[in-house]
Amino acid sequence: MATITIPVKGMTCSGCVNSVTKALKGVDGVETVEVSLEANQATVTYDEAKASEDTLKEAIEDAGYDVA
Ligand SMILES: [Cu+2]
Repeated sequence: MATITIPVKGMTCSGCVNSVTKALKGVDGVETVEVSLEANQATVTYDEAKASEDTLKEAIEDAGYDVA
């Protein structure tokens, strides 16, 4: 398992937090997701055999947000 914190740009409300959380949880191999609106970041614990930093960032971008 690996844990990564990804800076996320463009979140403005709790709906955005839900969108990003849902997108990340939809990635195969993701175990836990914690998204902070205040800190503009997502902390993700994932199985490195199934997911990667790139696939996580792609999921966030596909949901309509930017990663720093
Ligand atoms: Cu929002």
